[in-house]
Amino acid sequence: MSSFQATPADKFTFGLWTVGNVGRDPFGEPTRTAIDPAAILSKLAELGAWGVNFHDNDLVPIDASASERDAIVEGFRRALQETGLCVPMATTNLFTDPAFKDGAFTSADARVRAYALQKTMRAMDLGAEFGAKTYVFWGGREGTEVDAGGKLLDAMSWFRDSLNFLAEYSEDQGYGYKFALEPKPNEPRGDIFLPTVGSALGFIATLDKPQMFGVNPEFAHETMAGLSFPHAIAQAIDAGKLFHVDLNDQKMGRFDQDLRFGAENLKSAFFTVYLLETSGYDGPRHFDAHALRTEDEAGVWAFARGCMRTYLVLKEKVRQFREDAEIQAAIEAYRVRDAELEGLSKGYSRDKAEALKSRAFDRGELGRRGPGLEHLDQLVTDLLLGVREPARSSSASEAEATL
Ligand code: GLT
Ligand code: MN
Ligand code: MN
Repeated sequence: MSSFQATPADKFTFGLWTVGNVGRDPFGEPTRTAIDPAAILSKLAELGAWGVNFHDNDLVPIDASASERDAIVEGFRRALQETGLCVPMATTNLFTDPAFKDGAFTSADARVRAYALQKTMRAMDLGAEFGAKTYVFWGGREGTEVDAGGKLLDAMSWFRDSLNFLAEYSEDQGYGYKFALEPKPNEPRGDIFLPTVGSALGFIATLDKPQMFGVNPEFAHETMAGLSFPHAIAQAIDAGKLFHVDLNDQKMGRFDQDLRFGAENLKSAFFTVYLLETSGYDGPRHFDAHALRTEDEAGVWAFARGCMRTYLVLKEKVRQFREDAEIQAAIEAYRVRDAELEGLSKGYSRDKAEALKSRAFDRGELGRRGPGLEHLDQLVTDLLLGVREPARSSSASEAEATL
């Protein structure tokens, strides 16, 4: 049995802001002291992580002088070398400073929009210095509480203009970034623009260089919107747009919890891992979550270890799921194949249309068929609960059924 110990080959990453979270919330002060970025790196490396991501200001304070910036960058570079961690993704903090209180790229104030571009170009320079190839845009403040300002259509244009500008900047500098838009329905704004993966995919199609843009779906964010995370990433994968992924967990209908991966919705976490592991997704498995506010530093590392461990356990469950003959037989039985009808239903021709229109279907039979989903779902439940023998052959389960 595997020890479920993470290694760099698993491509697990954490943001500096995740394990660095000090437990502040809207009602209470921090419960933990900040951990120095270099200490974060050495602990993450010890736990088997592959990389680390940051916002510009996770690393360099917003008011740092040029020489302070250089010293911080140098120290961080050394820590990366010592630990062997990489920086696959970088992003900009466009939400903490009061200047962004009514949006960054979608602010009604042209000065704020221009400052957001300046700050993002500088942050892209910083990320590129560390070799980041994915650049995330989480528009936390891009939204409204009051729509009377009449900027709903303008906001889309401003957002588009900014992203088009930054794509050109990346090309001009030769950074080779791929941009990943991260949707969220609300919090900190009442309504955030591009609230779901589907909205972001629709918006990307309107950009000048859509091929440079994809999505960074977050488990908690789709769940907050009452949507299914596996469905969201399946659509992103289908569109060739899963550029990055934020793994965590969340109860529906709550504030943004950013819980440890697998803490709440194990079955959705399982199908998330299934999709990531079987679709050819090759990017980082990024945990965008933080330890509960109740925890001390030991709890922070238990949280980080737990995210990776649960992922690896679920990856093993995916292997068992695919090798389990009874499960695979139930999946096969769920599908009704009909080569003739499948041929007629795909690739339009007038003849096919006529053939389909004149075909007699037995509606009664179609409605009567039970697809066996209760049985299949219970098999998955048993598998996840650990009461199913791994990789049982179909003859073994048949023998049991006759007892
Ligand atoms: C912030 C947010 C996350 C985003 C981060 C990237 S910052 O913590 O809650 O979902 O991914 O900007
Ligand atoms: Mn979140
Ligand atoms: Mn996120």
